[in-house]
Order: sequence, then structure tokens, then C-alpha cells
Amino acid sequence: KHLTLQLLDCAPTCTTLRQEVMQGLQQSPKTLPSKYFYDEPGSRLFAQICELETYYPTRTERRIMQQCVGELAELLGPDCLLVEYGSGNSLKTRMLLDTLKDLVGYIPIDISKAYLKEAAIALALAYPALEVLPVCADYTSEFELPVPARAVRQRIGYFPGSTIGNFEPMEARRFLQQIARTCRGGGLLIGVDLKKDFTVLHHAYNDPQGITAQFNLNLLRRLNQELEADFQLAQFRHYACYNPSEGRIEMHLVSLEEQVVHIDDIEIPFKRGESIWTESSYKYSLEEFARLARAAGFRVERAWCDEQHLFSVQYLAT
Ligand code: AVJ
Repeated sequence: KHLTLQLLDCAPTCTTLRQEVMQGLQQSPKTLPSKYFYDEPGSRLFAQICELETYYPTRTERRIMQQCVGELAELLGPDCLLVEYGSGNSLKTRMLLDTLKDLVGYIPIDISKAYLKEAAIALALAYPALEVLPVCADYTSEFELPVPARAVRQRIGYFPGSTIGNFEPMEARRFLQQIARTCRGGGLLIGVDLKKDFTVLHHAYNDPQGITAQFNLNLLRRLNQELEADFQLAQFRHYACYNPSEGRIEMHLVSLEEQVVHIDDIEIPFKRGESIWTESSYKYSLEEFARLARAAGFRVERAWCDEQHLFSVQYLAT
């Protein structure tokens, strides 16, 4: 049986990528937006990270979801529209699709078009009664949500994986405010990684198989491919460490030599040991996150944790 899905395409253009990359690499310190990790190979590498023994967030979140999904279904009631920010392979989402009552539809939003298409088709085949309305977009930009055929009682945002940690706290608040506007009358189910022993954090971002390093370096490969840049991948090294005073993992690509990289006609000089800051991953205490959620116009209705308090899944009501 074959199936066609209408995909709403608001993907960032090559021009946007070029502008944001140029801007980041001409700053000091040099930065690149972490959302650009997720081209198709990047999304695949991220899915591999999620299966790593050292990467505790995914399996811990999955375990918490198993515990709380029944209670959540009672809390939310029927006829919800589920809107997922950064849906990736939608694997965790299946727990919600299996349990929420009379779901009106599912809107997976992702920045990687090819990966989104594949995931949305797999999902539509597995859930033939569900209306799946994929949107390819940078979800921090302005875009319209598609309207499902059936009437919606409330919109429920879904933002798992602690991707909220990739935002600077100020931007996190602004983004949560945007979701609160979109889901007014409903709420947001969000995964939030918690502050913990920094050696656990360190190993989660420095796996012995080097998958996280590949994921980080893939960004440079992508810029070579899409912007015809000339990064030599062997001249950069993955570096990740926990910054305890800022409460965040910082991920960098460190230049092993003094070198010059070209994009268009622009020369980007690197000193030996100079880094490109590619990602921050903020960790919150439950209190810190509750403050952030309230500042964004939500109230924490429920917060579920694993026994070791590694990770939390929270339902925020508008
Ligand atoms: C999915 C963005 C939350 O920060 O832990 C995994 C991404 N980066 N390993 C995270 C990531 C390096 C991940 N997020």
C-alpha cells in the first residue's frame, strides 16, 4: 500500500544558512547555531547518540514516559492536537500516540526535510487512523500550523529530549512564550535534563565510540557540501565539557593548527587551539525550570522524574 503525505515546506533556505554561518564565524568567540547539526546525516547520527550507553537522557526520558503516560492521558482528555517541536524520528512520540484518547491529529515539525518525510510516512503507516500533518521548518522562526480536518479541543505542544537546554536562558523564555501563544488553552509536555554529577554529564557528551564527535564534525562536512566551504575535518577536534558555574555542557570544534578556511570569498582565520562553539546544553534544577516556565506564562501542572533525578518530564499548563 502506498501513501502520499502533504508536507508544509518552510525549511530554512541556503541563503539563511549562509548568513547565519557567516555571522557566527566572524564573531569572537566563533559560534555556529546548533540547529544546523540536523541535516539528514546529522539526524541519523543524533538517533545513534540516543542509543548510546553513556547518553542517559533518551532512555531515562523513555522510562519516565512509560510511567506517566497513563496519568497524562487522563489529564489531557480527548480531541487534542499534538504539535511536536523537533520531531526527529518520532520514536518517543509513539508512546503518546498509543495512549492519548481520540487524538485529532499530529503535527511533527522538523528542520530536516528528508528525515521528516521518512519519519512521517512511517508514522502514518503505523497509525492509519491518525491525521499526520508534517511541517518542515526552523521552529524558532514564524510559521503557520496546518489545520486538521476534525475540530480541536486543545493544542498540546510536545518538546522532548531537553532540546530546551540548547537555548540561552533568555531565548528559552522567549521560545516557551511562543509555544504558550500557540498552545493557549492547552499546554506543553516537555523533557528537561537536570543538574547532576558532572562526570555523568561529561561521559554523555564524550562517548568512547566517538559518535558525538562525528555528530559535531558533521556540521563542518555539511558546510563544505552546502556552502562549498573548505574545512579540513581532520584539522578540527570535538571538545565537550561541563561549565558548572553556567550549568551547561559546552560543545566545541577546536582547530588543531593555525589555518584559514574559505566560504565564498571570505577568509576565516583560525589560531591553533581556537574553537568554534557549536552547542550549549543547559541543565536545570526543578526550581530553576519552574521559574523559567512561569516567566514564560506557564504553570507546572506535573513534573515526573526518574528515581535518580537524572531527567524530568513536565506538563506545563497555559
Ligand atoms: C537533543 C539537543 C538535547 O543537548 O543533549 C547530544 C543534543 N548534543 N549530544 C543534547 C546533543 C550532543 C541533545 N539535544
